[in-house]
Amino acid sequence: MKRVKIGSVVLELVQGNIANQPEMEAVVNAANAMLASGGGVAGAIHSAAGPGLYEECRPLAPIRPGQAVITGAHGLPNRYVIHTLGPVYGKDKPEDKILAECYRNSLKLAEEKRIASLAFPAISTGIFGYPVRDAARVALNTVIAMAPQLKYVQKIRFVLYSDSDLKAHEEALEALMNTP
Ligand code: AR6
Repeated sequence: MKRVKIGSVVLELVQGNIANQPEMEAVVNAANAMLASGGGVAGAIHSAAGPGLYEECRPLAPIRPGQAVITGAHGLPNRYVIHTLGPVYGKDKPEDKILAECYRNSLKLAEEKRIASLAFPAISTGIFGYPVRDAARVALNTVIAMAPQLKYVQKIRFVLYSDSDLKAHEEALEALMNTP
């Protein structure tokens, strides 16, 4: 676990399950275009949320890479779920710009809803194949750049599934914090 402050915003890196973050007001889903269940994060979120989540998602689909939409959290212990579609590595280009849009658009929606705390998974780094070190740099850079403009979001947590993903994010954060 690592925690830094950027202005008034707390940024945390933890290892865990995005579907079990009860103290966060919203969690982000690494969705598919149809906002349906699937493997990885989307599977964990939809199975914990129950069928009502997909019912609410269906009329909002399809979404395009980089886009984000918001729903209630249903059976999850949160208030909202923000669903964003990451780039498929090697297909949706430029991958870094699209991945950055996912984080930016999710934070914009969170601000619109006056959400105080938001947890992200490592979008695109599973089934979509984005190398985790590169994705970590893009994700953290985007969040750090937006932090000073945030009025409502005061805590941002990255929930990493594996030890090695947590380590990759810790290293990327250290490198970014040491860059003038
Ligand atoms: N909590 C936190 N992180 C997780 C969890 C979890 N419960 N499960 C997996 N991860 P992925 P993508 C990690 O594949 O690459 C889905 O089927 C995982 O180890 O969930 O954006 C959708 O329906 C990886 O590091 O998302 C889409 O079709 C990261 O979360 C597609 O996969 C993202 O992995 C989206 O692919």
